[in-house]
Amino acid sequence: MTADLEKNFHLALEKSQNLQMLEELRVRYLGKQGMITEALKSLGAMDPETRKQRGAELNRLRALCQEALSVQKEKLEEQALTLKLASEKVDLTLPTLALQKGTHHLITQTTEEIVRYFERFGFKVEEGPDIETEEHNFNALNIPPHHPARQNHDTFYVDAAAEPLLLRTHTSTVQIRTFKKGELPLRVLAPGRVYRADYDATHLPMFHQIEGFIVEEGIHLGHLKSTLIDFCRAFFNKNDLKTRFRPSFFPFTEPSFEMDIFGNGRWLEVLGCGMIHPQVLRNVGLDPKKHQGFAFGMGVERFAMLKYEVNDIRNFVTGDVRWNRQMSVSRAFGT
Ligand code: 2NM
Repeated sequence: MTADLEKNFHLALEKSQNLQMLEELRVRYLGKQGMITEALKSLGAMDPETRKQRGAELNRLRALCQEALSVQKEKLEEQALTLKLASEKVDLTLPTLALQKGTHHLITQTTEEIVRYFERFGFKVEEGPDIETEEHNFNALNIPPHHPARQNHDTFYVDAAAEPLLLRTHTSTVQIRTFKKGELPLRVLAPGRVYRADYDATHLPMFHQIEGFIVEEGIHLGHLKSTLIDFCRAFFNKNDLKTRFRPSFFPFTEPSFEMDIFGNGRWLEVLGCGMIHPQVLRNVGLDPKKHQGFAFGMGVERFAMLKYEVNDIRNFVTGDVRWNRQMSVSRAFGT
């Protein structure tokens, strides 16, 4: 009788593979109505000799079951813990949830780099609207009515007002607005968005320009050349950077030049410049006999592409956060 109980208990114990099954087993044998408990209760009805013998057997069996259950419980608890730890394992190689810092776009960084350089020489930043009049964008700059830049396929006209309006094609409009305020002498830098009907690997319909000019007594071509040579050497971090000025044409400068730098075994065009055309000075009420000045204009995208080795201008506008982040290491010089 006790031997059967013991045998069955051990069989059931072997099958108890989790803590819940083990608890059910304990209740079945040792609970208030468990088999061993019930057997112990039935001892009272037995004769003293049998009671003594059965009592001893049942007490031994109860102690044995309690011991076996506690050993098995400890074993199962340990197994459960090992499983839990394995499932909750922390992968220390994963990136942290720390706040990602934002950065400025490469165009903003490059603009600031260039502006910071010229500010050291007293240039002040001026800004103007993106939507301009033909007067500011063309007429005042000595661009004649039939100049190709004025054509619909080159310039975005705004079809809303009585007066023709357009998206400015250069930031020279800001220079004209500044001249008209009439304060001299002037050293001005005009960074901003400009628009032209162009779109391929080296042209965007919206891009960024920085134009600069000086109007001061006695300004001559030597000042223009040394200013721009020094700037390019500083910007490209190359003291012996080779440069050259090629004759060119702009309606608003005379003489006019394209400036090239030498890099990777070839000449690269980087900006346009010249002495401000006497007619432009007259247009804003200045006497070209008394006032001279130089002006230059550069594309921010072009400078950023050359310095940071960007091979497709469209990278600036596709909005790929990975690219923006890769290009946003603090590179500003002078800091
Ligand atoms: C360029 C090239 C040459 C320029 C001229 C003027 C102004 F208004 F002062 F006459 N501003 N910018 C200029 C001159 C711009 O860009 C390629």
